Amino acid sequence: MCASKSIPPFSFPFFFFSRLLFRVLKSEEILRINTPYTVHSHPKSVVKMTATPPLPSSLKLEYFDIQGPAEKIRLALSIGKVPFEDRRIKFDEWQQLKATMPFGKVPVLTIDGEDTRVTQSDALLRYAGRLANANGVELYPQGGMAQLRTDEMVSFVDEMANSWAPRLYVGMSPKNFGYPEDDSWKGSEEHKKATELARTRWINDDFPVYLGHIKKQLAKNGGKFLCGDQVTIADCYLVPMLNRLASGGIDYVEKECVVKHGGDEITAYVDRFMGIEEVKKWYAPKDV
Ligand SMILES: N[C@@H](CCC(=O)N[C@@H](CS)C(=O)NCC(=O)O)C(=O)O
Repeated sequence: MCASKSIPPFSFPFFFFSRLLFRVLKSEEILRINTPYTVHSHPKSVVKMTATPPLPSSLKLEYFDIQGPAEKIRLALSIGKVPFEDRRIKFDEWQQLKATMPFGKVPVLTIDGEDTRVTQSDALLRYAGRLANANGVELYPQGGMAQLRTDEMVSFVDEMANSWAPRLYVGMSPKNFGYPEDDSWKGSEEHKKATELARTRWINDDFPVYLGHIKKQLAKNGGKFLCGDQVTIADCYLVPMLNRLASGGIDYVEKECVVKHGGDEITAYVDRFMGIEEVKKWYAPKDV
């Protein structure tokens, strides 16, 4: 059947004028339609969520003066050469500030001023990755398998962090783990034993399994970084966690744990990340 027979007579002018209208709106930036992965936010945009957001005029990241869940965001912004204010909250300021935070916790990222404050370190890590992309440093590949694989590894590090967390916190807040409410129990020999057991079991039983998966992942992707030859947000998450475990600052966790259970491949991987110019700058002693 001839296609033209099914088109009513008014269709051609309608089609022509609608195309013309579309072009005018697009050229006036009233309609902003590009490929899904290069769409930028615009006040008049019909597409609200963007894969590569515009660089904000200001960024303030608030967290305590420790690495914690903020470090991955700080590293992603630093490697991506995205300027940000690194606001360190003192522990004695916290009780007053807590009530002012969106969910009573930190890290909090303030974007373009006080009206836009966003929480949740994983979400902020991804946002930092997209800002780095916008800056020309592809830290968080967008779309297709590359993004899926990066997300997979971010969630893998999440899983490892979530598995470790109770072993860390049992030492800090034993009552959250069913131990006596009485604060005098905290620090007792019994508490120390419980903490030691929980931590050493994780380091000896669980940690080697996670490191084994990481080694396989590195080998599969060419040996350099978790998702291939280029550093990604997944590495920004994993490396500070490994460094923290190997810091010697956690009771019952020996400094050598990463070398001992991870071997040369993991040591070389951490060194490679720590050797990135922007990472070296980030950890270089700062003038205060
Ligand atoms: N899911 C949140 C967790 C945030 C969180 O638990 N923050 C802790 C510090 S690591 C906090 O603010 N603690 C202080 C409090 O709860 O008063 C994220 O990943 O950002």
